[in-house]
Amino acid sequence: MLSTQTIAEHASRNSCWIIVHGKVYDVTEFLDEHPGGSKIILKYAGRDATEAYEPIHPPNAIIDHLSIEKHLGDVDPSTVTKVVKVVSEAERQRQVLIANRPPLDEILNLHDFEAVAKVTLSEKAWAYYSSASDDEITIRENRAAYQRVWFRPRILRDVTVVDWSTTILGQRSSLPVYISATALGKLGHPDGELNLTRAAAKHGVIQMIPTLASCSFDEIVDAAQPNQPLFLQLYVNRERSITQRYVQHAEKRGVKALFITVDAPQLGRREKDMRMKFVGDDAGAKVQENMSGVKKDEGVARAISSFIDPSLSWKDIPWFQSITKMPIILKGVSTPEDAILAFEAGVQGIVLSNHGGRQLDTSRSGLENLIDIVAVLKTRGPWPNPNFSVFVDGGVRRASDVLKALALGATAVGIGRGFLYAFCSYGEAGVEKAFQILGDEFEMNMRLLGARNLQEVVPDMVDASALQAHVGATPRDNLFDSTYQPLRLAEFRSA
Ligand code: PPY
Repeated sequence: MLSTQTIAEHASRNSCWIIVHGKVYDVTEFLDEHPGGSKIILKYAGRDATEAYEPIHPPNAIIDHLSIEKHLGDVDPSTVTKVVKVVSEAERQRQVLIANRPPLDEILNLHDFEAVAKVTLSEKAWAYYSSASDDEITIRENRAAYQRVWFRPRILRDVTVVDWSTTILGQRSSLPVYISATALGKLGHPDGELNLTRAAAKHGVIQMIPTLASCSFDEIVDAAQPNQPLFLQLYVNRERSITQRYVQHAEKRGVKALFITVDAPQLGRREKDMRMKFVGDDAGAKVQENMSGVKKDEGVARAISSFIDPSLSWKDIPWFQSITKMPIILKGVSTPEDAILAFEAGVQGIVLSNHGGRQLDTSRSGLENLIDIVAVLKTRGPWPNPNFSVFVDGGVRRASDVLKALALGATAVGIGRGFLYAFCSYGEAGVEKAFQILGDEFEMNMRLLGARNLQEVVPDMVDASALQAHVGATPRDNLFDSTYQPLRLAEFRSA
């Protein structure tokens, strides 16, 4: 066992030990390989890094990454002095706000969760989750696009019984909606992604597990009920053997579909997130500014993205098909050209997504792209095509949004942030409430639309003539506007 005094002697770039979950690790040689850069590790050199480590890494990441001789053993608990943590004023206020958050039964829609999350999340978490790239135009367009589509409801159809359940990639789902992948769930809630898994089990909704979840893949699968369908979102590693092991492990554990992210060869610049580098806890970044490995312009996301392979190409698709029998879906398609390439490559579907506005800013919305893409897919076979699914995500907050996408040809729709914000302030119960709200909205909207089931939600029920016009009035989105946070001015350092 190692005493904290001995560990504290290894607090430099030449010899750097850290404590995570009561175990001591020698990370000296790992410093420059750390996807998040060396600076953040050096900040905790010679001491306990668990608190900073936890939200960003699955529990076993350090164990898996460091060779066994770098695992130095346990900390001698008799040498650990209990430090009384000094809680900052901002954190204290935040705790008060969390304790006084509106009761769940006052939450009426998914925007409400977002408004509560905005004030109860740490600045860093809000910045990471809510940020989008550059001028954040696409993230706004994702909402605005839905408001350029108008309903053409049918009447007198006996809508006593309405059913909005469906099948997604062969799996039953109580909603025509799946939980899209969002990373780093523990930044927002101590149980992270498990909130989604548990709520999804109770409501028959499908969760897409993110590669960059805070909980490990196995923790999530272990938390699921037997036969609970799960999908997996994949960032492809530069080291393909790692990806192969991950995908094959997922298949063995019963994951039902593989969503390969194809719109992030490099991470977009999310400036709200990048600015977090300089505030709060990490203002400790003032330490040793010229240290190598310090990339000053990165936020949480960019810092951990270096493992993603930018060389990924169409040539890799047959390789994926050779290593798994899971259906493969390309997540992040925007054009008919690529939709056709995907179709011809023999994958089982595509997600029309701009990554929640976090990648190429001023990209069009998935909803708008749906029109051209469905038109071209119709020329290539039966429609809807049982062997080729077309999903849409981005900006979906209402069942009415989902119904518009389905009317225009989507198989189902992904919601990421909407469910993420639900668990940030209310845990698993928040996610359950979000499902229930959507269910209520489906019931009402389908009755008002004159559709008794999702097959009856047809193109004639929407007027999308304004969707592809980028000029013209869009109704003001007050709910969204009140949670949107304009980019802040760069902060001046104190003299
Ligand atoms: C995102 O933040 O948009 C992600 O998809 C997750 C992520 C997080 C960190 C690095 C790369 C991707």
